[in-house]
Amino acid sequence: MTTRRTFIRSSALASAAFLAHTPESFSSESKMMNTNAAGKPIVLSTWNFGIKANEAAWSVLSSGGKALDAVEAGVKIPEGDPKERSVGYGGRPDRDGRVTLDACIMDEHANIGSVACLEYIKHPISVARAVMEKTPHVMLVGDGALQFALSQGFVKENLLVEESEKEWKEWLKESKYAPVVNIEHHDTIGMIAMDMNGDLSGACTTSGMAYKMHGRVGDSPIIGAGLYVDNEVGAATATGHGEEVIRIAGCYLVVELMRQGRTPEQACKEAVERVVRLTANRKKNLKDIQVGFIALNKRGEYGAYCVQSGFNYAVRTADGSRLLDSGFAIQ
Ligand code: SD4
Repeated sequence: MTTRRTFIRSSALASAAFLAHTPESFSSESKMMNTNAAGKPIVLSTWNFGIKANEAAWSVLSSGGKALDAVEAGVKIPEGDPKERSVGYGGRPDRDGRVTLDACIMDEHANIGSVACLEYIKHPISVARAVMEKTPHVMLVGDGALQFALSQGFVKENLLVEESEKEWKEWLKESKYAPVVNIEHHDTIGMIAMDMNGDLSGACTTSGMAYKMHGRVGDSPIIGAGLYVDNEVGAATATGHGEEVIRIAGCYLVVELMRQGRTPEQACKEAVERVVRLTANRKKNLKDIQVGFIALNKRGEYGAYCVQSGFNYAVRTADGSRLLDSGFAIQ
């Protein structure tokens, strides 16, 4: 697994200062300067598939569009891609061979919408947005979420691609549930953005942990766990073992720490340290756990932190597009 920062694309405007950043220098610089600012608009998202997703978000943001529209458009890219095996169409199934999807969305007014354990719908994020905008509720699950989606004109499709089915059948031979950390360098996509107006929104979508029990729900559709946005302070989103993120109300914690004055990276780091402490208290092996947070504040400063090295995140600003390695607690 590589922990090298990969520079993907930058415009001629990309500054030498930015190019000099390494994950290590982000960490030490944060301590000195408490900043890693890019201004607005800006969008960041988890893992390397965030690069493509950010471009879709960027085309909304750079033309003056709203952060809410940007994050929805952005995460729909991996959701619709059958080759991305951890989100939407093509996602790995649960142990019964069923692809069940989790997603949530939050805007600058604290409007929220979420779906969990949703089957057969390629773009759960858009169903989550419809829950937010068209129902008196904030979360729909399982068959209720599916019935609502169908009533809104979403189309029922088979989401289990051949490759995922083959792998699942292979898995069935041993049926051992042991989620692998940093698998393929992409898992859940969490995306947070600030538009030209300075407003924040976020979206998070996933097929969850492969071969989970049917009905299992992770952090990704839970506001405050997998995603949180406070338009006065900042936004955060998470990836990794959802059980651990839920345990610390992860993204709410990150945003509250930013409210108390932490930089985005410091806030993510402190949340990760809490995961580390609780794992030790519970006498579990930290090596089996990955959690990564990314965060953005109202000044356009951003950062990330994770338990184990190997988590990266994509950032898109007017200066171009970058993939950055997150700081980490253990190698
Ligand atoms: C979950 N957080 O369902 C998601 C999955 C994930 O890396 O991000 N895996 O727990």
